Amino acid sequence: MDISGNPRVLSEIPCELQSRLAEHGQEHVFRFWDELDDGAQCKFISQLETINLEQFTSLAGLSCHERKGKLAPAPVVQLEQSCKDSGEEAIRSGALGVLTVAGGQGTRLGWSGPKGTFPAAPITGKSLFQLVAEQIMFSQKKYKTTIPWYIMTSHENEEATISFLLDNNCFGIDRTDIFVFSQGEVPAVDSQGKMLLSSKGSIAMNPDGHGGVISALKISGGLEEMESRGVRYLSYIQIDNPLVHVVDPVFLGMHIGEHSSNEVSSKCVAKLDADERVGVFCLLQDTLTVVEYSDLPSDDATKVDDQDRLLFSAGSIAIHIISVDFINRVANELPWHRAHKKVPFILAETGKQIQPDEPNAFKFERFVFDILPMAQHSLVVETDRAEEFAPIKNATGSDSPESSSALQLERAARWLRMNGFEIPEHARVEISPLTASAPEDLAGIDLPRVIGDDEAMVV
Ligand code: UD2
Repeated sequence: MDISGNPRVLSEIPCELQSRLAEHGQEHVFRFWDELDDGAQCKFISQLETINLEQFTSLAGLSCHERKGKLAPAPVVQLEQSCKDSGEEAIRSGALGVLTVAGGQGTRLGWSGPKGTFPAAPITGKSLFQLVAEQIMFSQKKYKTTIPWYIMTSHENEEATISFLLDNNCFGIDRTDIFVFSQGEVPAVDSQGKMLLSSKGSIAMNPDGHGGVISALKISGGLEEMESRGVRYLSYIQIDNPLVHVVDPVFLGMHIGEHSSNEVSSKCVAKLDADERVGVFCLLQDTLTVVEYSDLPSDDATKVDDQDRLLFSAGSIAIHIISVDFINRVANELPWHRAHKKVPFILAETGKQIQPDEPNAFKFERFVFDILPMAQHSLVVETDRAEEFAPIKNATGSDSPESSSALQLERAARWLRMNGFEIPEHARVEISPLTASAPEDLAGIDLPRVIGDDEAMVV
């Protein structure tokens, strides 16, 4: 729009932009300029103006992220119940916020829409977003406090995410306690480092990875919002794990520590086998780091100790407590990773849309666990997989809705049995996050002591 409210009319390419793109070897993007109508030209210019060309040029020349040095297993500690009191005190004082990365679409799942809208609970079909929201509601009530929820979306799913939350009345959370912000995007490039066109008037962009959350929090004003509320610690979770303990006072208490706070604390589980697709906590020249499964040399991945246990077994389940001060300090420093992927594009010669069968382009992403080497104090805490990890990633097989449902049902039955209820092997029980966040919350609950085999019950 111009100042009088009329749409901006273009026919010439703005000179300054054209020369900046030429300077960075990207003037080919205007190949189809004359075929675009006014509206499309304006949209294209607006998109180009958002691209940080200096950053992009350094990325386009980036080689594969290389790790130099010898790897050793990371030290791991066990959950320490005695830390619960200090964690609870911090929650009560309003120092905890929840940070969820939810930029992904459910593509691998065959779900069209934000992954958080996927129906994940085994009996009620509550969505992944609802399961997190209800855990927050439960803890707010239990600790008589407010726990703000920061949700990172992507450009692709932000609108749909906000509509979903509003249509569902934010599942009971006060909407002023939810802060939705979008992650950044970067252009994909071909093997010559040239940006690809996704249409005649747009660049093929991709989200900057879940590590984009660190800079997006700063750019969006999220960090200031946290500071104004007195939020000092963030419970970082991915949206795809319905068993995650969104608010965990023991873990938070361990993060805060007796004498000085850690900057990042992380949960791990023992890997199921050498091939499990989770990153591994390692020491790289004495510095804590996560090596993604695809980057762990197979020699290391399969190494065992004298009791035949995997040496590199501390699998990352992407659950962390991160101190807000620390995010402020490292906001722009995360490294980039490059991945060779299939990216649909417009052929410069003909303007035809091409759907490649083989990887044709490089995408650039940041990973949140790359904050670990920058932390002066950090902690890796082992937890029980059956309690906290049942991700939904694939349509079938492992990490699918089916495998996750089975694990959710098993945990619910276990929690009830721990409280003296008889749950037959084939009964299906789901515990609402509004009822309990841990087995002890079920003490004294009024339920039939026995339910029939094959029966389903929502508690
Ligand atoms: C991630 C970890 C893996 C292990 C596993 C546990 C990486 C690279 N791998 O694997 O080591 O810990 O999780 O479940 O982290 N997301 C965004 N924006 C993006 C990309 C992802 O918000 O640009 C979110 C996505 O919505 C999801 C989460 O990040 O909640 C995980 O992303 P993923 O599916 O790319 O990572 P995955 O499952 O391969």
